[in-house]
Amino acid sequence: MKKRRPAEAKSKPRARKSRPRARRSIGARYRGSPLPIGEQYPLPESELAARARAIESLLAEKGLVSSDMIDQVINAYEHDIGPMLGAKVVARAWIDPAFKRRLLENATAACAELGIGGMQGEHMICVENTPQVHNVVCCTLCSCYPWPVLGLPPTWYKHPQYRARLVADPRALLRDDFGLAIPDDVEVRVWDSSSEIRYWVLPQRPADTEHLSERQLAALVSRDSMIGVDRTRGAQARPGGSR
Ligand SMILES: [Co+2]
Repeated sequence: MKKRRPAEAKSKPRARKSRPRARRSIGARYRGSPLPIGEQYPLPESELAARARAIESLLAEKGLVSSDMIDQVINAYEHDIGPMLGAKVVARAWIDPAFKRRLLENATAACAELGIGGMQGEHMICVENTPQVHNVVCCTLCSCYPWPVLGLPPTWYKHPQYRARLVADPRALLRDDFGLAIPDDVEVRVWDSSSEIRYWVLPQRPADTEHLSERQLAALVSRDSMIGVDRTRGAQARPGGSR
């Protein structure tokens, strides 16, 4: 618990020089998710693919990985591990107050109760959204992310712009890039994940969902709401989010 350090960015960003700032919105056009990365930070997909291939063949050549192993990992993260697991945990927490307490106390242990856990999730902390507090997660250093509950991070999560701007002015980033306006009377807390501690968000349960089953509730929980760049909005939520 001692390690929790919310960073509320209260001060406005310093006045910029008169040169108009290019509008570089991460997701405005997509409202709530992905990054038009190719458009604004051109790094051709082919270049990334070539780099990945080069690294893969080097690792294989040195006998550090086999292509079977890589296929298995890809397969696991494409089919078995992803935000649907985090959504399952959230839905359980919504219906079971004792489980929710355990989740907020020790997310790794609580997830293990549901058979969820594994690499990059050895020390997870789940932070709760309330009517007074909105939490949002990043990794300012690189892209640390709770894989067992959310799968692999979306492209924009790894982007320097997201990482830098979220800590500098979280309200502006959420508003401009994700279309998420946080009311002034709601505190915004930014959590900086690291390779040691990985944060994720327990979103608020949407209103009028008392009649839903645990499974139906889980279907309302989006990946983005567990990162904190979106709210869970009842039927409007897109399970799993998009890339
Ligand atoms: Co990182």
